[in-house]
Formats: sequence, structure tokens, C-alpha cells
Amino acid sequence: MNSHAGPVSRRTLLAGAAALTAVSLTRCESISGAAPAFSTRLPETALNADGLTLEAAERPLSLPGNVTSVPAWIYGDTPFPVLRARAGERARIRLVNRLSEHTTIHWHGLRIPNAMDGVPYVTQLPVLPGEEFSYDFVPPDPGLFFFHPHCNTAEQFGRGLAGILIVDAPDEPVFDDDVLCVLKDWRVGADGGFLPFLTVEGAGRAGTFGDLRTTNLLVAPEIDVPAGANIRLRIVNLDPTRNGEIAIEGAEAFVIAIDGNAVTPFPLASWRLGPAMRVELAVRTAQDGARMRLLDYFAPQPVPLATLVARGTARHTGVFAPLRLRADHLPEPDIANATLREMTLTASAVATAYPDIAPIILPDGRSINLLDSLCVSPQTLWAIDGQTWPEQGHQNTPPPILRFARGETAYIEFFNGSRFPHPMHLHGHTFKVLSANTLPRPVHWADTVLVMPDERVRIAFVADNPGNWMLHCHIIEHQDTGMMAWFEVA
Ligand SMILES: [Cu+2]
Repeated sequence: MNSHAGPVSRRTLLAGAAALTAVSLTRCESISGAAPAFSTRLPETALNADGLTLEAAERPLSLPGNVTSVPAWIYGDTPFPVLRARAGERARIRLVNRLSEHTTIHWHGLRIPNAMDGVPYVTQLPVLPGEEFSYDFVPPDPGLFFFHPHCNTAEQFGRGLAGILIVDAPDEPVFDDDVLCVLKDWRVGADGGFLPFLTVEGAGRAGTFGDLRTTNLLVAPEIDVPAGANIRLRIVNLDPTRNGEIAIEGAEAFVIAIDGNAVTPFPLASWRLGPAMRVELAVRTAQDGARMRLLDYFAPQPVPLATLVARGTARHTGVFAPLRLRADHLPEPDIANATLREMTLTASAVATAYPDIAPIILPDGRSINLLDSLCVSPQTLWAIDGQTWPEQGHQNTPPPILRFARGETAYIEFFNGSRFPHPMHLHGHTFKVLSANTLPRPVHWADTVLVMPDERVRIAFVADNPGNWMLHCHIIEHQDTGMMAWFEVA
């Protein structure tokens, strides 16, 4: 793909990196001790043109119930740094790679230039061990975003390499409190070490689930919030596998934003939150001492994710009617003059439930029995329009699945012909979810949309950001086993 984008030279990519006067998130302290116990709120750092450094390194991490510690890969001292930037203002981040393998940072949901998108070999050279790379961009949209590597993603993301990016508008509405809940499962074994992040059985089905569910690195934490207050609750599904059905018990709540994009507030019954998806709520908290539970109903029994505990004198008593955060500002797709392109999501192989496993049918017609050959290259499990992303695909890139002229309306119908949901994510653009015929949801802007089994979901956007952009399932094992493609905006 470099032939489209022009050669990417390591020299030009590294130029300027040394000039950054960085505020380091890492304190370079001894890494022999395990990370400290966590507060119920993740620490925040301002992100601006002064720049800051994210040092990707292996550090011992004590997770809840984890008597030793796991060898986490994290940015800074503890997982999930929260960076806070301003829309329209320059932000600079210096990535220093202290890992034993190459990495990059992808800024999920940000409509930034292609060269800052963090896909190795596609938008930049990989950042090799000991090297660094400076990301330098102006976030155009306010919202709730996150960032993570785009290589060996199941393992790098699974070990904790991710962070949150909140971008405030100049006139960001003020709430009585602003609470972030980052949901992430961990794959921790009985011996205290990490379990495999990718399994053939999991990758061929809904994904390999973690066995330790955390919110802000804690198990169902109790988070103090002001009583009788209007608070903003930002929920990020940072898990690479798990879908949630998010609800609140004990308080009135409205959905105010989806993937960081404002919606006309509507009452929350529950909200399906696939991997990589975010939802923001306005919540009127209860009276002093009351407990409000954040629950996941996508389970045989509701799973408590966190409890908000109201403290102090009530701040509001009137009717709770949250206002819309902001007006729409994204370019409106021209559906009437666009061509609908269907995109099918299927198993390239019929990888059904282990152990009653069916033979895998490869695209060339050969069949493989997984039981006989668990060492089969898992790259062949999933496909978009019948095409699997090939092994070493970043270096041996297939042709684009779609091409758009700059400014053209992209109008796409995803059809899920498999038994499992796929949260589909497009890089570099925010799309409008127009319709879906299984899981009801309002028309809204998003960067990731859940496509349920047998479902048809239509999206559209103006392809106005030139470059080579990835399109993939955000169940990372599906992505890593073939459910990825790219589209070109030229
Ligand atoms: Cu998928």
C-alpha cells in the first residue's frame, strides 16, 4: 500500500521526535515492584502542543485477586492513562517503544491525517524496540476516544496497552461530575500469569473471553459521586471480545453520546456496547447514601460493573431533562446520489463450536478439520466479502476492498452471514448508522457498529479524508484471523 501513499521513510518519520519537550507520563522509577492499588478513578493528563511521552514497556501489574502480578504491557506506570485534549488544538504524543517487539498507536475514532493513524506498514513504519515516533495532530471533533496498538493486537491490547482520549469542545457543557468507567477483562490463569490471548476455538467463535472483569482496573468498584446531581457517565468498552448490555439501576439516565458523538438525549433502558464502542450518559444521581448500580445484562444474571454511591446534599430537585451536548457538525452523506455497496461478513471457514467442530472450508475449496490440525494458520477463519486478510498482510497488502473519490459519499450495507456479532470499525471517518434490522437503535454517528447475526446494517459517510484506511471487526481475534480489509480515499 505504500505505493499509493508514497514511500514512508524511517528518517522522515523520526524527524522532529527528538525536538519534543515532553512531559513524561512515566516517572522512570524502578519497575521491580508491582503497580500500586488503584483509585476508583483513572488519573488524567492534559494533552496539548507541549507534548507528552507514552513509554510502552512491560511492567508488573497487580490485578484484583492476583497474588503475584502479571507482566503487563502498559503506557506509563499503570494501564489506561486518560489524556484530555481540546478539539481544534494541536496535540503531540511521543511514543517510546521499550517493548521487545514493534508497536504503533492507533487513535480509534479520530478523523486525523492518514500518516497519524498508526497502522504499521500501511500508514507508518513499525516503531521497532528502542525506537520512538511522534504523533502530532489536531483532533477535529470533541468526544470520547481511545488508543491502542495496531499490531499483534490480541497480545499487546490483551496485556493492557491502551489508553483513553477525551477531547473537549471549547464550549463543553459542564456537569456536576464527570465519571469515566473503562471496562476490560483480563486473561489471568490460576498460576497468576496471563493465559493465551488468542485461541483457535475462541477466534473461530465469539472470541476468547477474559476471566477477570474489571472497571477502572477494579472489580465492581464503588465510586463516590455527588448526590442529587447531574453527572456525565462515560463508558468505554475496552475489551477485545465482550459485548455488554449496559443499564443503570437506581437512577434516571439518558443516552447523550455514542462513540463520542452527541445524540438527542433519550432515556436509557439498556444499551448494547460491543468491543471498542463507547456510550455516554447523563445521570441524575440519587439522594445522599443511595447506591446506583451500573449493570451488564448481557449475561445469564446481571453482572455489576460498578456502584455509584451518592454523597452530600442534593444539588438539583427539578425535572431532569438533559440538553443535547452539541449540534451535528459532520458532513452529511448524499445518499440519494450514492451507490450502495454490500459487504458480507462471514466465516471463511465454518468454524463452529469446539468440540462439535465442522470442517473449515478454505476459500480455495479445501477443507481442514480443526481437531486434526489445531496448528492451522488461524489467519483463515474470517472474511469480508469472501476475502481474508492474508498472513503478513500489512507487508503483502491485498487490493483495497473499496475505492472512493475524495468527497464521495460512501454508502455501505454490512450483512452478517455468521453466527456471531461483529463490531465493525472504519478508520479515519465517522459514519452515520442509518438502519439496522435486528437490534433497534436510533440513527446516530459512530465509528464502530455492531452487526448482529443475519443482520443488515446500513451506514454512510462522506469519504473526505484521503489515505488508506483499515476496516475491520473489533473483536480482535476476528481481526487477527482475517476479518480486516482496507479502503482507499484518493
Ligand atoms: Cu467479528
